[in-house]
Amino acid sequence: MDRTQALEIVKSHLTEHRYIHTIGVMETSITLAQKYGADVKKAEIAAIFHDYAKFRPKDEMRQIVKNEGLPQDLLLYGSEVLHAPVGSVLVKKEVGIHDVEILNAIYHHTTGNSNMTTLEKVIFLADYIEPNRQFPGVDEVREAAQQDLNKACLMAVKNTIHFLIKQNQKIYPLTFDTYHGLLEIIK
Ligand code: DGI
Ligand code: FE
Ligand code: FE
Ligand code: FE
Repeated sequence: MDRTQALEIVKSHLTEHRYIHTIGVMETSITLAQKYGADVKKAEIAAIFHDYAKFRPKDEMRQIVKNEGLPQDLLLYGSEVLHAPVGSVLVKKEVGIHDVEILNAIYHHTTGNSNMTTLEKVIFLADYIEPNRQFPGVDEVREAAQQDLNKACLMAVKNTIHFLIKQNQKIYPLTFDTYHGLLEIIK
């Protein structure tokens, strides 16, 4: 599938704002993939489809968790966590993408995991730092991303954990796994 086709498909599933974000993630992912040696074409496709499920009704997402063999602890979480694993299922079923590396990058783009591939790190980080994102601390992560992929991902997941705790939100275990996995690499 080429970029034009992929963008056309995803556009109908997203708001204008989320589509612009997706273009930003795509461009940033390509740059990071070139810099850190991930498959650039896979990064492009994973980025284009990473938020494919973002606007599915929550009930539909929960149904997919129940019916598609996803971890049932996801049912304790909201759309912010669900849209990533559910997105990987739907991109496979509805778009026909079967590449496991791409599907895993979509699956883990929100939380990460304990032993991320370079492609997973690229999508996770690009989602966080793409140029349309504006929140406290993002510029420091952008700078780190030019030096060290693992350090930048660690900064991102630490910021997310701080943010979630301040908001009294539950933290999905994979988010902690990401933090611990990156600490092990960096120490
Ligand atoms: O879909 P995007 O907004 O582009 O970005 P994303 O998929 O990284 O989702 C970010 C949101 O997900 C942000 O509000 C923080 C939230 N999030 C990330 N990890 C966790 C989480 N929310 C909960 N409750 N638990 C987590 O572990
Ligand atoms: Fe997302
Ligand atoms: Fe993210
Ligand atoms: Fe996103």
